[in-house]
Amino acid sequence: MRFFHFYTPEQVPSSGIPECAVAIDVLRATTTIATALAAGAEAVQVFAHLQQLQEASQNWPASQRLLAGERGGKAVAGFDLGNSPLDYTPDRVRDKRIFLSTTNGTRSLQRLEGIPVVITAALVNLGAVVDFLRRGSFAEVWLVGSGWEGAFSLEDTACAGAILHRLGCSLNQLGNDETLAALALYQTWQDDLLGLLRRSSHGQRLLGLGPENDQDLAYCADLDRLSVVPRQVQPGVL
Ligand code: 3SL
Repeated sequence: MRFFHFYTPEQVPSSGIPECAVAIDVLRATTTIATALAAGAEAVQVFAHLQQLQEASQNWPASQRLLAGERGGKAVAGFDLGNSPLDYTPDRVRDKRIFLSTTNGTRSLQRLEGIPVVITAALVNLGAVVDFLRRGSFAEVWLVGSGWEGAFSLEDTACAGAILHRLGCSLNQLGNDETLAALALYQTWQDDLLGLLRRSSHGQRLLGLGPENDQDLAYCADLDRLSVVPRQVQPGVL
């Protein structure tokens, strides 16, 4: 297996697509998606735009859907849920389809449509993702960070590095400079992932919105808490 890491969806090449891509948005979309599915949601359907989300959700029975959205780190007014994984409890989401739009994470998933196998990774489901990749033994895998509005984000690259570290990748499996950088970043911070999330610019943004968001950071840093591997089963549906 050979790995390429892209810091943001914008860096993802439009040709030479691999067999498998992994979308990463540790803070917080892919943590939330894993949490929702582990809590029994029927599926999570992602949208880049709120209007598309509202239109598509109308085709789903009202009693079986939840609208979930985040912009600028805050919940979208009038929606049932924001993007805090702590809100996705079994009593709220079991058997429901979650229609989700976030600033960056859902955009990143849309960028990967057309790749045969698309899964999502976060620190909370790291081990499950690593097992999935090991079993799949794909020739080439892209690890795609979500970043923030086109810019690098520390936590997504650290998660990419954690995947490479756990897989025990050798240098010849690291296909671009970004994979080496990701591995080095993870190895530097592996004993203090919560510290990394708190220092990251998006961690700072979330803490600036309210100190209670530190609970979200602690949850998002909690390695291997979940055993679910969210996998795209139709375009935009996990
Ligand atoms: O950008 C995103 O997709 C979100 O995950 C951002 S937030 O953590 O919900 O603010």
